[in-house]
This record gives sequence, structure tokens and C-alpha cells, in this order.
Amino acid sequence: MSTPTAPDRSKTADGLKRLSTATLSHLPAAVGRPAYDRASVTPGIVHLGIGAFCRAHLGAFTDEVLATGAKDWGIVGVDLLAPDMRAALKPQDCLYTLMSRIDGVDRLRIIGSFLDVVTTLDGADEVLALMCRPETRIVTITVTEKGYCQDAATGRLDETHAGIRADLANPRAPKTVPGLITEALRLRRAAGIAPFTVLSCDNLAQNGRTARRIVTRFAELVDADLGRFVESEVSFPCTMVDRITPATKDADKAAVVAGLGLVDAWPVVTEPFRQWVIEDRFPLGRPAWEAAGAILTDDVHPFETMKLRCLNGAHSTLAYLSVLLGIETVAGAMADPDIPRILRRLWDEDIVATVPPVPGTDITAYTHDLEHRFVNPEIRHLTLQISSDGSQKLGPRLLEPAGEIFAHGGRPQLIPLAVAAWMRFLLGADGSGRTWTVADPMAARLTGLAQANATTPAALVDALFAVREIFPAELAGNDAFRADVVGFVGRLTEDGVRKTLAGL
Ligand code: CS2
Repeated sequence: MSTPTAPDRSKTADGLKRLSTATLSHLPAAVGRPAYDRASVTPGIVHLGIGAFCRAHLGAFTDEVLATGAKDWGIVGVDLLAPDMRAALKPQDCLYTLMSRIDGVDRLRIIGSFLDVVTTLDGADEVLALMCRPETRIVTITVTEKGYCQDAATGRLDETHAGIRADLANPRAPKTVPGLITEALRLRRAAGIAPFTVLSCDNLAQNGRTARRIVTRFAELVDADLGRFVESEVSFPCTMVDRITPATKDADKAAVVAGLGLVDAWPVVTEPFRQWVIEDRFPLGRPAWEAAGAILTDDVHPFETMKLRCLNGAHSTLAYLSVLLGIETVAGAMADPDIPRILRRLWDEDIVATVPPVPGTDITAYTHDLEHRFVNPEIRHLTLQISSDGSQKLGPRLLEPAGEIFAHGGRPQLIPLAVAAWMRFLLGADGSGRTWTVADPMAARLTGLAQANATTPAALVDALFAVREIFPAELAGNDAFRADVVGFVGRLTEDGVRKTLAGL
């Protein structure tokens, strides 16, 4: 009779071992791995919002700095939405695979810069304690546009936001990002610990200034003196972040298992390209991210304007047109007979001229590089994913450049088409039985308005132009812009999307 043995929990149902510190030595030689002793690295950064993007970007840049011998800049990731990331990463010692794919070449690399993952789901105490450690010198953020709880048109804190109201009523147990940062700064101040630097890594225009405005206002509402302290003592550098990193799919996980011979519960698939431009204002120091290729500068603004308008503006335009046409991925859209031509016109006729000079960069060449990046078929970037949160994205990506074009005496040619496509997208159906989900913090209001006013193009446009959180009064009151958006809504509705695009 054999003696029962305890199951080997390091193995999965397929008999494959799990990625972890203990199994790093089992990896094929071609797989990159932390070139440093992780056990001797201590955390210096708390990262709020641990998703695919920050793991492909901040995680990778910081991993390379740790490999140069820096020991005190490990990262603790905070999952603000669900315990899923912690559940996936803790059993593998917070290691994960970054797989970059292009032109049939997959490069796999194990990232070691995240030392721990915690969640705020059971309360904020653990995260606040981490944020208050004197060793925590930077709090980085990737929570997407909506995580800032701002009025998208003005960039001010949305004081009617349900989460903000709850945090203001109970500021010692915060759940929102402004609430968490304010409470941590208050606790540090009370303990005589200098404030950390707050580093926004989200796609917002002037993301550092936005973060400063939001947190300062929240702090002021908690206590006027704390508001003054945040305004005068806390550094919020601006950044431009870039790396196309879709949500991980099951097929990606399978490709990673095949490449590792080990199981990674939540790898990240990304493109090889990456860019990070950072305003160099870190009173308590920072990792030498320039050692990994980041650009440290006094002025991020031109880089950020170029990226938000050229890359993200084109992404949003492509996404709304694609969802209407039933095209699932960005690469699929780039194989469409019409969409690449529309994007080229968007760049050439509208966007490029609104971008200020960017050091060392030819903006038109940058847009040609974007085409190449968008074409990459190995990155399955879903157009529906990019279509989300349009209420937060339209402003910095498309409406601000439209306003500037008018201010300089011009008239945007393709931006009205993108806005019209977003309005049709809000209907959630193409009229022939195909439907999709509109994901947006303002979804209920926007889809309600769209459906109630779908009677005529003018009614639809007027109802949505009246949403002041999205359309600034000046642009909404611009007759030429209104006429062009109404015209495109009419064509998309009457002629259909394909005929409208083909006729352009
Ligand atoms: C995309 C971005 O989802 C979106 O809205 O436009 O996530 C884009 O892929 C990144 O900003 C690329 O750096």
C-alpha cells in the first residue's frame, strides 16, 4: 500500500510548474530574467493601479534600473479594482512575463521589479501604511483618465462624483485615488515625514498638473491648511508614457506557457516600442530611469501633446469607426480599405499642425511610425477596449486640437467625423441587429441622451454638445463645428459608415 503524499502545489493541472523565484533556473536560456538579487531589493515606489500597461512600462524600465545595481527602488503594486492581480502574482513571487511581439519575433522577459501586490478592497490601512513609510519616495499612478475623478472639460475635481463624496465624508478610509493620496500625505505630514512625489503615468493632458489640481482641491476640502501644504510642498511631475499594451488574452497566456515551459497566471503582451518622458522634479530622489532610456526633461508638454493627439487621437478615431463597422482589432482596422486613409488625412490635415515642435522629432515621421505600430497583427488590441471612456478621452485627444484649429482661423476636416462616429457609437447598436457595450463612467447619461435624441442628426448633436463635462462651451457654440458634426452624423446614419468613408 502506498503512503499518500501531499499534492505538489507548485504544479498546475497540466503538470507544468508555476513561474516563481524557485523555478527561474528552469527557464530556457533565451528568456530574459532579473539580472540582480531580488532578495536584496527594497521598495521605494508604491504604484496605484496595477494593470497591464504599468507592468509593460514602469515595471520594465524600473527592472532595468535595478539591474544596474540600484537596490532601493523596488515597487509595491496596489490593485484598486479587484484582488485578481494579487491572487495571480503572489504565488509566483510577483514575477511576471513581458512578451513583446512584432514581425514574427517574440521576446520573453521575466520582470522582477514588483516586490509585492496589495489591494484596497478590504480597506485602505495596509496601503496607507506603505505610502507612509519614509522609504516610499514616489507614488506612481496608472488608473486611466477616469481614476482622477475630474470634470473632463475643465480638469477640475468633480465634487459631485459619488466616490469623492464618500471619501470626503470619510477621509480616513479613502477609496478613490485623490482620497488615498491626500490621506497618506496628511499622515506623513503629521509624522514629520517629507511628502512623496506623485507621478501620474496616465494619458491626460499635463497629467502632473491635473493630479496636482485634483489632489490639492480634495485636500483643501478636507482641511484648508492641508490643501495649502499639498500645493506648496508636493511635487507632481508631468510625464508622457507610451507603449501599446492590450489586456492579456487567453491565447497570450498559452503562447507564454509555450515559451517558458512554466505557467504564468497573468503575463503581459506588448509591442517592443516604448517611450517615457519625465519632468525631472523629484525632491526625494528617483531611480535613474534614464539608464533604461527614459528622457528626463524640463518640459514634457510638446512630447505629451504629440503622443495624445497623434497616437491616442488616431486610436479613438479608428476605434469608433471600427466598432461601427464591426472590425475587432486595430490591426484589422489598418487592413481596412478606408480607415488608414482617414487616419492619414486626420494627421495631415488636422492634428500635426497643432503639435508644438518636439525636440529631435519630425512629427510627420512620427505619424508614419504610428502606422507601422498600429499594423502589428501580433498585438490583438481590441477596438472595443479603446472605445471605452470616450467622455474622458475625446477632450485631450480630439476636441482640444479642434478648438486650437478654429482659434488659428482654420476648420478641422476629420475631427468632426471622429466625434460623429462616437455619437453613433453611443447608440450601442448598428440598426441591423449588431450591438455592443458602451463602457464609460458617464455611460448611462450619454447612452440615454443618444437614444432619446436619435430622431435627427441635429437633435443628437445638440443633446450631446450640451454635456458641458465633455464639450467646452466655446467649441459647442461654434456653428461650423456643429454643422460639420451634424453633417457627418447624417451621412453615417443615412449612407452607412462604409459609404461615408469610401466617399471621403
Ligand atoms: C489607447 C491607449 O486604450 C486607449 O485609449 O489609446 O491605451 C494607448 O494604447 C496607449 O496610450 C499607448 O501608449
